[in-house]
Amino acid sequence: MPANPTLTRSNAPRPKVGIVHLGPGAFFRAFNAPFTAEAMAQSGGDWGILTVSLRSPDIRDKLKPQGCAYTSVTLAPDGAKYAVVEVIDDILVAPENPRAVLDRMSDPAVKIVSLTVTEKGYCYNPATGGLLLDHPDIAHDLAHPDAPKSAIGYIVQALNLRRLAGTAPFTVMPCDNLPNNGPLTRAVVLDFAHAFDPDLADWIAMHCRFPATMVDRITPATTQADIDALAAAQGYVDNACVMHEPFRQWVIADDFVNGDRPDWGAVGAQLVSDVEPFELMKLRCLNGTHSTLAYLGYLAGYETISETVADTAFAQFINGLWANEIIPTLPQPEGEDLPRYAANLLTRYQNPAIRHRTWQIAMDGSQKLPQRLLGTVADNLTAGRDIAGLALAVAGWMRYVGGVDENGAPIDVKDPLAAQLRAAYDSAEKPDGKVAALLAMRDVFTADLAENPIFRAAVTVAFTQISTTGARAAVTGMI
Ligand code: CS2
Repeated sequence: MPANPTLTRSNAPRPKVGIVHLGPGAFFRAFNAPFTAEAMAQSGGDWGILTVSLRSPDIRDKLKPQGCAYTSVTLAPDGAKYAVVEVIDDILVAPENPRAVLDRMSDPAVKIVSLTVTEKGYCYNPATGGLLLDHPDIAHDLAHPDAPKSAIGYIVQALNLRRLAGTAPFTVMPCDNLPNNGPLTRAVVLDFAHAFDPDLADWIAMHCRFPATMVDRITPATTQADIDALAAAQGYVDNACVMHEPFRQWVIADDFVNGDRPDWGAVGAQLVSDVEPFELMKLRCLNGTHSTLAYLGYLAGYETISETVADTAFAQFINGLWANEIIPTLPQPEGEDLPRYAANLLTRYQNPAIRHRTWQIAMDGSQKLPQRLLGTVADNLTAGRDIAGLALAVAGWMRYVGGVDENGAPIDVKDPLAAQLRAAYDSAEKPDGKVAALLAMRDVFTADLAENPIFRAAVTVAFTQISTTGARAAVTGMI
């Protein structure tokens, strides 16, 4: 049998580049890129995307030979749908040529710089929201502004070049699961700019825009098995394909420099004046329970989210978490029914076609916990509500970052603070000592929360329970 050919790009005319996107990972290719391609198909505009990898050449090496075309595979429980996306004009690997990236970002035709660089890519302190001026990449970028490493360093230097050239700034649009991601990005960009050139900081504060966004589509990492399945179904090899669920939701603050943006509203995005209620709903309901299921599910021996929620103890546990500890903390986002939103989430988690590994979601917990779980805990404590389920989730994370599973096998803990977390865990013998050492990590827990006696006691009880009976029994004990 002849081998399958590789996917190639069609001869359709290319729009000019209007967006530079930092972070060409699977989420961007499953979400931002198709939305933008569809918006242009509906309403036109020059919104081709130049995407930039800030670190490795891996995705470039897969995309380029295909002319930057790739397949977006929608995995519904009853089958797959395929769409080839051709909105990426080119892809650069920043460390190979930082100047080329800055040149493209300074092009007046570029109106938007968007980002999917994960939580840690913003180089901020998750507990306080401030820029980490002593982060190695930030320190490097302040010393070498012409050859940055971080997303923030690229954005500030490109804005500097635009200001010097008399060009209007671009809109900076973060698309990561950060709390209040627009204002947070504005704050870290201004912190950096202040340290670099206060006049530039004033100019950015005055002229630049940082719309907040809520982004949502479950997109597990693509595996070789996915690439093989696509080749079997479609007859071509696509090494850059992405797998995702049918659901998608994009809520965007309509706050762009000159109002310049693709017509995302024409293809289902919600342009609103206040994203925060939507962002809180999504971070706390979805990402909060995702992380809960990731740590406790992993410890219980489950490989994926759908396997974890197929265990009715886990499904009942997160239903209780939504009803009793998460939804009561939320403002009402316009047009949303929160109990229905949560019920729909459980259905999304149950989709057996999506193999979203607990281990993948467990990554970078130190960067995720504050906005996913700890803000919810703090609100409940203030209101005098229960926190037992959330405390079990936090304790699950603590048990996980100890790096040894319930059978004594090592856990491959991926986290920028992995070594410090492990050292804190190992610094004490008994559960209360381990919990105290982890609560003392100020990059994760604010002093207020860490010193709250109700929280401390609840996490210690939960951690002791997980350590003695295992995560599954601890979850069962909660329902
Ligand atoms: C997940 C998210 O990996 C994770 O931490 O919780 O990537 C989640 O799948 C997306 O936010 C869904 O929109």
